[in-house]
Amino acid sequence: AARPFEQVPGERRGGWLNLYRFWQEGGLHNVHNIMARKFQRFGPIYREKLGVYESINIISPRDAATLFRSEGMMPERFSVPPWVAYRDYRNNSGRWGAAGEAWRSDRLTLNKEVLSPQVVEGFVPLLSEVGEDFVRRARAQVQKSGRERWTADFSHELFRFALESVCHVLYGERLGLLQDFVDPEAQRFIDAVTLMFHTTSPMLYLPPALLRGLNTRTWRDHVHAWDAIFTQADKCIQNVYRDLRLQRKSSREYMGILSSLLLQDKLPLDDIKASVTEMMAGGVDTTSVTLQWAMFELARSPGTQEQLRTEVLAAKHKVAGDRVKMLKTTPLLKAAIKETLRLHPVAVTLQRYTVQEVVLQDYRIPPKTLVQVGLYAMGRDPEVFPKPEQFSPERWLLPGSKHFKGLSFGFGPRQCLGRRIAELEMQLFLMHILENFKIETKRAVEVGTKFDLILLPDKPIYLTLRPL
Ligand code: HEM
Ligand code: 2DC
Repeated sequence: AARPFEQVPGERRGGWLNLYRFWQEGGLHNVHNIMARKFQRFGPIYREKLGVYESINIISPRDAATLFRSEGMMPERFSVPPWVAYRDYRNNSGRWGAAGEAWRSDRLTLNKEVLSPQVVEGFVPLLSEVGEDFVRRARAQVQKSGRERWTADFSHELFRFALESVCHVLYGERLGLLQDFVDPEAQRFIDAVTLMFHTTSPMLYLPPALLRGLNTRTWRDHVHAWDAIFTQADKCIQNVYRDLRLQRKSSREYMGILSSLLLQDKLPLDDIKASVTEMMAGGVDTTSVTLQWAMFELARSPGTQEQLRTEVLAAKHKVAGDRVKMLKTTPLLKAAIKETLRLHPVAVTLQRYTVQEVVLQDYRIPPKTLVQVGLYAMGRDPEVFPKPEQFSPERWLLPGSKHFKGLSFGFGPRQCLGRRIAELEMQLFLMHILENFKIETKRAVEVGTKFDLILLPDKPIYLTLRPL
């Protein structure tokens, strides 16, 4: 018989004391390293109590498999208390943290418009166009520099690229963010999303009811950030709504996710707005940071970069530049994105509340327990990924290598809603870059990771694009 829950190693009491120590030790930006260290100290399962939240933490793909196989039809993750607090505070009918049947039926409708293979193929030309514009802009910057190359911290460029991309598929329209003049409203939106993430982490382990009553700078900034996000998204949504009513859009071409949802008329308008706003906000920092890491890793592994380029150019040649077909013959490119997310996941953990008893590492975990899969720690565990420090996309092409290891977008019915958008956007971006430029960086520079709700580079990454 499996061991009792009480025997799981780790901390059992002192949630507030732990939270205080955590703050003091600068743990706020260091969640990922603290977790990795705890796995070293306690082994592959440990318990932890921070503030009012108690969790069980696991690292092995086998345990992740056990957890996800028992998650049922309506999985719930850690709800991010500050986001729930904002939703309650504004009384808006936001969807974040929605649970049970309400979440499930919305999500099934959304899946058809955002994740299903038939629809997703239609995103390719939209996303490819934005990638081409990035290349055009990069060439102009090379010209301007007068030095046959463009060296910069690309983070702001990539934020704009990412927002332009996600808006193109959501609204079927271009914002024009890859030109010299950047619309200040769009820039405000980008800044608001970054601020929203940044102000979430200090409040992450406090209960929503407490947060709402708070009058701290952090909470006020958080509310302002979400307000700005909703206001800006609403403007975009109203534009599309008006164009639809005035039949300014031709019904022949694909008109974007929002139009499809509106025309389908299956979700209440407020739910559509909330979902589209979440996707617009979720589509900025996630893909842009991952692309920054991907270019950094490719710059540091010129051999791998050349292999990818060869694959992409061969694919292009074979199918005469048809991007949909190219994506079917570029496994190494896809593996490179998986490999980037292994070393640099966006989410430090995946979480689920158990719905039935599960046995993890031979301990009996009761229902309603918060269990976290340490995604960052798993990605760097030599028992899971041999030579974890090496950036090596080929490891994903070995047979049997993937079993509950490629979890960057989560798993099952509650996995990332933007997954296909994100994947296509990143694959197409890298394709266009590899076809046109060599990516270089100064060899010696080491860049670490900082937790700011999502995981980010801890210093600016300088990259050089050199026309081939
Ligand atoms: C949820 C990762 C990009 C929208 C998630 C989750 C992860 C994740 C790990 C939790 C999944 C789970 O609990 O199983 C990523 C990564 C991205 C990315 C690694 C890019 C590199 C995006 C984009 C969008 C988006 C581009 C919007 C278009 C969402 C939404 C949820 C979510 C709305 C919540 C879904 C729900 O609860 O039903 N993402 N994401 N993400 N993501 Fe992403
Ligand atoms: C943060 O301990 C650390 O994709 C917490 O696009 C556990 C946790 C719970 C949910 C995770 C969050 C972490 C990181 C950011 C994630 C979020 C789920 C979705 C969100 C991973 C790991 C993200 C960035 C979405 C954001 C959409 C949002 C703007 C509505």
